[in-house]
Amino acid sequence: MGIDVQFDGLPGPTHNYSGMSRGNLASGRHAGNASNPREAALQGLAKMRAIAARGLAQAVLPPHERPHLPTLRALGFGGSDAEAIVRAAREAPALLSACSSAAAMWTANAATVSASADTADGRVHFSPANLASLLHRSIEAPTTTAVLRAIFADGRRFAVHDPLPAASHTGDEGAANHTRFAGPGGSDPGVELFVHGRSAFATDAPAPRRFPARQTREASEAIARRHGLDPARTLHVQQNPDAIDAGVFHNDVIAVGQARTLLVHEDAWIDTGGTLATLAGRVGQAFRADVVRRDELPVDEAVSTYLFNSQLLEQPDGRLLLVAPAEVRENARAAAVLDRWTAPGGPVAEALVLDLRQSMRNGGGPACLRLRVPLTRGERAAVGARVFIDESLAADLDAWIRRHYRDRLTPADLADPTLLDESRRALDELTALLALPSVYPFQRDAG
Ligand code: SUG
Repeated sequence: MGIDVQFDGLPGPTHNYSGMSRGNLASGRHAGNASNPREAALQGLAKMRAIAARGLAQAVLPPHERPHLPTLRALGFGGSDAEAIVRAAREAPALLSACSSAAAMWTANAATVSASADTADGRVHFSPANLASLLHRSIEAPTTTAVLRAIFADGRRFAVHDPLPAASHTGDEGAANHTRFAGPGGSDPGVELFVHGRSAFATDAPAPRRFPARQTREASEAIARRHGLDPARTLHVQQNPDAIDAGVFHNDVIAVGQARTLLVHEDAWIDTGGTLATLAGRVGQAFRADVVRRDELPVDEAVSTYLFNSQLLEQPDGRLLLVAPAEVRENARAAAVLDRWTAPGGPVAEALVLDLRQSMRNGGGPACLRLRVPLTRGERAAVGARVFIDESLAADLDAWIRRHYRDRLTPADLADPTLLDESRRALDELTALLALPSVYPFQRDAG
């Protein structure tokens, strides 16, 4: 029997609202507001605790080093670390914001993961996402790769690839555009669904007009190829360009699937009906799709509530749990869909509604905050780092957050060089706490 481990990203000490993600409506709406990094991290930790308390496998991925001095230096800001920050704040505050983002918390964009049951060489394959479409996110790839290689270090069981080339042709946003359908425990081969926003070379294919399509078909195909997936069990589907223009910048804003169940909006893909028929054929008889119609919930309300960005989790007894953001309860139509899903005979057994507002204001809901890693018991046992959440680790993280995080940060505060020292001190302590080797540039430079 296997297990799906939820690897949540912990929001970092520089969590702020800089409005950097065009096409992500929440990010634009909250630009310039003051954030509360401590509350963001505590909300994230509360989610991890709630899921672990239900007997589900929950783990944590650490925040990244921010502001990211190697990028500031590459952009021409020299001198001491403090001088580089002060000069960037004066001359190019948007670049300082990009180098200060805590966006690595949204680990659904950290990588695409294929279970060992699906790959040609029988290893778990990881492709860290290049996140090439946005500067502030593209910075994540090297540290994500280092962290994944540190945690999944056993080369006989795990393959952590390099990110795909960071060009617009191969823009890759990771697991937010990937869903695996598999039987109980995930030990049997699954069906892997890849969703892209555009094709880099098929220029006559439909494309959004207003907002960027971040994931390319070429990137998704390259990942399937290098993970050694069986083409007969792999599907590539294009997002509906109108949905992207309505704020669906990743597929996980409009669909969520787990085990053999899919919750999806009728406007999610170019051909939602045809895709469902193909999935039914490939996943088999147990496949169950619940399609929400636009007259039940219009796409813009799916986006503003993040109903589909809920986490769908298979509990130890096989019943499905939906972890939804509190915003769903504040919209009558979204709440009605949730009630329908959890009613007797509905696709979901139970809902857990959580306050994740700090992350939500940047367009990151429950599903954005986690990377699913399907592992066998043996693979799980091969992870040496102290990343699995139990009461003792949760208590340590709680105390660590309260010790190091500020409770208020505005984009203007990013000009303060002491934030760098605070952040590095915190992360240095965290790597020790999680039994990780040095994964940050500042640790390596110092060593
Ligand atoms: O890439 N927001 C992230 C949110 C990512 C959500 N992830 C998933 N859907 N899986 C993004 O748009 C906002 C940062 C800012 O504006 O300060 C940001 O990067």
